[in-house]
Amino acid sequence: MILTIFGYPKSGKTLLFNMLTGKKEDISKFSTSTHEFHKAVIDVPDDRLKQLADFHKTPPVYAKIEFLDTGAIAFRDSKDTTFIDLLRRADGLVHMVRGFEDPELLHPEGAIDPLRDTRAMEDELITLDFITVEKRLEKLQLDNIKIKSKELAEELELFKRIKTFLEEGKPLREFGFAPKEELLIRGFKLLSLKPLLNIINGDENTYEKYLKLAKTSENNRETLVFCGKIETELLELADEDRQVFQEEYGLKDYQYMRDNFIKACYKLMDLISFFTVGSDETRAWTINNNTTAYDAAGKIHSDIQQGFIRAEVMNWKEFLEMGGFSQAKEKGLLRLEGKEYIVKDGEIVHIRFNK
Ligand SMILES: Nc1nc2c(ncn2[C@@H]2O[C@H](COP(=O)(O)OP(=O)(O)OP(=O)(O)O)[C@@H](O)[C@H]2O)c(=O)[nH]1
Ligand SMILES: [Mg+2]
Repeated sequence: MILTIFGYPKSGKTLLFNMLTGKKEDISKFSTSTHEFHKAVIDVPDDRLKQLADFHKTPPVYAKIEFLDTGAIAFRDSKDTTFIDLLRRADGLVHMVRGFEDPELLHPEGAIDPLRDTRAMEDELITLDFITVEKRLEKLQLDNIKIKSKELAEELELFKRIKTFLEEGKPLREFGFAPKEELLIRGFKLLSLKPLLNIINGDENTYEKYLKLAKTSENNRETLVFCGKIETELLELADEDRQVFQEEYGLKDYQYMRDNFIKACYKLMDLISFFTVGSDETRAWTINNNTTAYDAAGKIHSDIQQGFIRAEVMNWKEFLEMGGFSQAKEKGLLRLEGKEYIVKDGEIVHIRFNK
């Protein structure tokens, strides 16, 4: 899974990137925003996997997230498309919103105004999609004159509806595409269709205010509240000091981004994990909620999917309590499921397949 962090200059993008990946990229005040970007891959922490691996005595293989930290925003640079490519590659977008005051760090739009910025970035994504959709429409309209086909007419009609939707300033993730329509648009990597998480980065004086703002109907977007600089400082302290300083800042109930970010992304993107326990590794896999056993098998290997016979399924905790597959089988806790079975979060799935 790829997550791309973007946002106005000096909003705290690289600070978050460093925090989540353990990297030490330059976040000094006067570092210049460039077209350079940072990339890092991390393991998705999962205590369930650790317990399973310990029990099963094979090394844990965690699910992975690749983070891309963009430099300067360049929505309209036709020569260097690095920035837009980083957005297009993402499975999910993270918009870092400047919420802190610092007279030494000017905001390009002037005053600090998180709602203005979330709207502005959303508009940029919508505009880029509009350009993509218009191009496609032009081609479809030309083709439609030459060739008469039901498929073409349907696609043309869909793209016209998408264009109208975007003209109304609405992101495509709110469109509600039918599965058949999804197939038609899949290749275009539309940006306003991607899950988007906004993070307002402020400090101790704004935490409560932004928590309230995040919940207002005026915002109405997936939003987390962050105190980037303070959290970085707090994380450097020993546990016993941390609580004391948190209280001094008036942040007794502060929710640490480092601990909550990945959970929030899984929720936003409607992702879950399942596990496989094999002779060589104990492994976590990330899938969309509502994935069938057949598609989950495809995630592991296309051969396993093609030869799919049945899935042996059980909850990870029951697996530990029972002491393994064979004991669970004796107690009737190991379920045999078919291709259409919907895999649940935390299940161990063992696919039986024809080689
Ligand atoms: N006061 C305050 N300063 C912050 C906060 N978060 C980040 N900063 C400061 O803002 C500066 C820029 O942070 P970065 O993480 O480099 O921001 P960026 O968005 O990656 O910046 P560019 O890549 O240059 O666009 C650093 O000096 C940070 O210390 C915050 O929550 N409060
Ligand atoms: Mg940066």
